[in-house]
Amino acid sequence: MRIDRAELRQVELPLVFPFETSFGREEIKACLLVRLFADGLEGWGEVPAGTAPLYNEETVGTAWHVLEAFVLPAVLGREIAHPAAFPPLVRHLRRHHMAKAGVEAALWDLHCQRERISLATALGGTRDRIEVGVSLGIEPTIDRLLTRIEEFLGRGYRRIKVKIKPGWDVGVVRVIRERFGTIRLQVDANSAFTLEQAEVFRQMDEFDLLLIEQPLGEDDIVDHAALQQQLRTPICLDESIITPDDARKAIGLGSCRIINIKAARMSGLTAGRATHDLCRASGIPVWCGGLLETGIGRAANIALASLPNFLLPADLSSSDRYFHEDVIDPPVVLNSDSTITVPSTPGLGFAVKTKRVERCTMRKEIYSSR
Ligand code: OSB
Ligand code: MG
Repeated sequence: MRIDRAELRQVELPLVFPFETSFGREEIKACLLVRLFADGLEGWGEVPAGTAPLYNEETVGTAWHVLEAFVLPAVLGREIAHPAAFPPLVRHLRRHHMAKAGVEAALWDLHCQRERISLATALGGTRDRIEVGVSLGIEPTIDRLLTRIEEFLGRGYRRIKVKIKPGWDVGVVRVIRERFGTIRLQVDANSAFTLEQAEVFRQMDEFDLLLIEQPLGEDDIVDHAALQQQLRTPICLDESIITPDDARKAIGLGSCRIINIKAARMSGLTAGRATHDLCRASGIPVWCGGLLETGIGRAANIALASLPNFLLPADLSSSDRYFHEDVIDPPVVLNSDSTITVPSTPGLGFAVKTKRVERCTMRKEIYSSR
């Protein structure tokens, strides 16, 4: 397909409730949306970078610059036979994985519409429903967190993830276990601890967590290996795994026993799938993480999570966990068995509500191939 035109938007959607992690608090979801036009079709992709470089080094501002100046010029006016042909076109551009992933996602959407297949089918998905959980932020008090957990268990979520940071850690886990018994529970530190604080995790070991996500430095797979040696609970890496090669090294060192795959963090669905395949061959289970995506980003994540080695519940919740009104139709809904149905219709499997997108748009630019 020949890419005729690209549209870039910065959008902002208010979150239903604020989301606080060890690195900060978000009340509004900000991201970029990429829309590509080719062969009379349009494809959508999301760049889930926020306003500040807190989860990783990218922001909506850096992504906009890199897309406008480097990534979009690499695809505009070009004939692209398959989305997997895109990563080589931008390989010389160092990092900026989320910016690249947004364009790749839009190419996958276009490709699947043209081939009249679902994104899940195109990626090699094998499931028509995926198990999901909910990721809950740090709250002002433990009581407020317990109320949230109760609410989401009541809505049917059967796996809870809670964010932790120094001082909001093993004590919180203990109270959750006392209150809710043997629910499936996991924690995510977003790199807030150091190896000197290993005692916190040794204490957590007795609470039968599914996993401990990214306890230590985002760039440190050596200390993670040392920590994993001291624990029964699997460590799961998120921020540390940027390429399939990172996964190979972390597995080889014993830095983790589980990997969280977010295609956007890893420069796109092709790299996300390659990481899935590598982990599968190494006997390492993966699961699909999230970055509070709008429906556009979440639709791509749902498709990816239908691959066979996604063996733990995903951080993909229903649209109403995030937004009063999503940008896709129908919204993502939770089935009564704590699953989300993988769409089988062509492309993303959801229609983009362009009027809703328009209302959320803070900035918009159109780029043409001469
Ligand atoms: O580390 O998994 C994370 C949200 C923003 C930044 C980082 C993370 C998260 C989540 C949210 O945990 C998961 C979701 O999208 O529901
Ligand atoms: Mg995480």
